[in-house]
Amino acid sequence: MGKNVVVLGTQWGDEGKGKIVDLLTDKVAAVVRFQGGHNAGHTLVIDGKKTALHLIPSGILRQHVYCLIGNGVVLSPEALLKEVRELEANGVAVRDRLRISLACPIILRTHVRIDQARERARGNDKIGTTGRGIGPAYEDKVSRRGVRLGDLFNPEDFEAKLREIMSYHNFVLTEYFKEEAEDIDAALAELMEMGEEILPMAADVTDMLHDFRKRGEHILFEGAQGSLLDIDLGTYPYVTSSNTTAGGTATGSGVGPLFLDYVLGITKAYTTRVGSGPFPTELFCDMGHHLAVKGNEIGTTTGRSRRCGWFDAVALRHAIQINSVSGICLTKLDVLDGMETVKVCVGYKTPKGEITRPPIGCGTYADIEPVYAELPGWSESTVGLTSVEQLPENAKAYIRFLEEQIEAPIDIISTGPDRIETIVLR
Ligand code: 2SA
Ligand code: MG
Repeated sequence: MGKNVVVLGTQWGDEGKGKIVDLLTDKVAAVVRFQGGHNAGHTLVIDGKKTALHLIPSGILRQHVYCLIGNGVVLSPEALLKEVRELEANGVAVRDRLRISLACPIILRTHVRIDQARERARGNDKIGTTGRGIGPAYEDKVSRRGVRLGDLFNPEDFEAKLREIMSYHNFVLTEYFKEEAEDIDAALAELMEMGEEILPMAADVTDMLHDFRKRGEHILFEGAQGSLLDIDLGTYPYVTSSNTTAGGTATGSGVGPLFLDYVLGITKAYTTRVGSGPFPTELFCDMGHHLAVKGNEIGTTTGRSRRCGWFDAVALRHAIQINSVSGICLTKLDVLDGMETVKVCVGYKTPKGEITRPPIGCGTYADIEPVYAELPGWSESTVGLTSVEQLPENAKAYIRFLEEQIEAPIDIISTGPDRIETIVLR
């Protein structure tokens, strides 16, 4: 698979990235997150024990691995320390192996407040964000007024920057949203206190990554959310505020694109989405409910129910191109066990004719009707299978059909949440 592997979601998130990152981490020196923040929800199951991670890379349960948070991640100090403490309470030593980029923008409590106030104001048109302050924190980064982790090393400078940005936030909260202002002194004191605990873990992550690279050690880049939630290439405006696609790996970590050897696209055998926005294959019938229940489709971070539908090959073709996907890992195939027929969306019917690539943004989705291919299902269970020969013939045919449709090889099949429930094909 090559030395430096990017693992990312090819749909709208929740494809099962956490498990695969954990699995592949066996072979790497470091795992790095390069975008998003604690809006992510990556679930690992090892020996039946479940661990949900939001901000800390999914390599943390492997003792020899460095877990790095790259400059492209927006950092909530509270969420970070909460997760560190929870892991420590479960006997996982974190602080020696966790390093956070000095360039990470800090998520402030006013970012959270603005995120939530904005969603309330949008009413039915809300994005359906996780309410974690992700969007507003990225806005401040791009507008060059944000505070970054490294700023905490210079308290006077930090205080000046914080007062300026929070005064601006308070203006927005009170004047525009007609809400209470946030106490800047309290926020400052809290951040300085948390900073003391976090700064020993702060580092030049880009430099560390290049040291690993020069020593010939392998690095795993862990994407969060999914490709169709990409700020530039997703179903805008129903997207997250970062580049979730492969290009974000380079800018969010400082490791140039030619150092990346393989892009593994994690793809669920059907489709889910949490939050608002276009979803052509969404099922509102019993089948949608069946997928949600059998697939346990509940948001790891917010506990929201995920919307469910058939596999969308149109969306996947787009995701494969924009990420330069080398190979696919197909997850949750077992959720389709026991169905008489399974459907795959192979095109979109529009008033102007059929299209095989998705429209830009979310503009014309309202007029789209999916065109389905129907395949025979399989009655046997695929749960926990570890070799391709064990798969029912119709499941194999489904996989072959997907490969043809999406124009990419399926290299790994995940047959359950545990590390060992995996079929490696190539
Ligand atoms: P935000 O909070 O600004 O990033 O929200 C913008 C959109 O991005 C979606 N989003 C996600 N979609 C799937 N999974 C995510 N992580 C959690 C999980 C989500 C949860 O693993 O289940 O628990 O609800 C994630 N994070 C952001 C979000 O739904 C908006 O559509
Ligand atoms: Mg998730």
